[in-house]
Amino acid sequence: MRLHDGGRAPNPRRVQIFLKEKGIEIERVQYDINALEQKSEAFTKMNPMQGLPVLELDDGTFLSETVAICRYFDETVPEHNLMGKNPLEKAQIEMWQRRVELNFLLPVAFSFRHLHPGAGKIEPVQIAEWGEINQGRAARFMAILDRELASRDYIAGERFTIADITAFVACQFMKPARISMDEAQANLRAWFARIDARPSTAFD
Ligand SMILES: N[C@@H](CCC(=O)N[C@@H](CS)C(=O)NCC(=O)O)C(=O)O
Repeated sequence: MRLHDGGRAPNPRRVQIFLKEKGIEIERVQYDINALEQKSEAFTKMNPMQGLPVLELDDGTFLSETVAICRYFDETVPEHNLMGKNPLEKAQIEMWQRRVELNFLLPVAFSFRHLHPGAGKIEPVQIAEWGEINQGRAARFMAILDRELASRDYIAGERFTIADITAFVACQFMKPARISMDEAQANLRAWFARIDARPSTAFD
């Protein structure tokens, strides 16, 4: 089994943190996204969507989509569960994971891709207005998260889950996307510091 990995890019980072939390070490093959290695014919055979990460299983099966890869590991290695242990908890974690991904990580990614000059290679048609709209969407979601985190330490409940990983990676990706966290969002800031202190979130 090996992970086709993409360095510090957000989705590869999500799987890297997930694996560290679960104590799983696997072979990794690095790709240079800026050199467009994910667009090659060989890569496209593994993932027609031309995105990283991709998990290659020993029987030659390729799994892409970050959450699908995480699901595979959470089901095959039950220790250090990050996606829920019973139907209700699984649904609650998925609810928050999807909220964070759709309303926070994606807007941060669109802001970066449409506003940062360095993103021109992967986003050849950059539309600044769309980037600015997404900066606003990310800011609105952070206000919601700040209110939610007034009553609990983690996004999906009382323990660390995949929803925290997705939100943490989105926060770290805000700098190149030219988005900042509001000084007044004390709950969100305390949550960020809590996740930042976990060994799994340190860069390799
Ligand atoms: N929905 C996919 C997104 C994968 C994706 O877009 N990955 C980015 C890196 S964060 C990528 O490979 N981008 C290359 C490109 O846009 O050409 C997932 O959840 O894994």
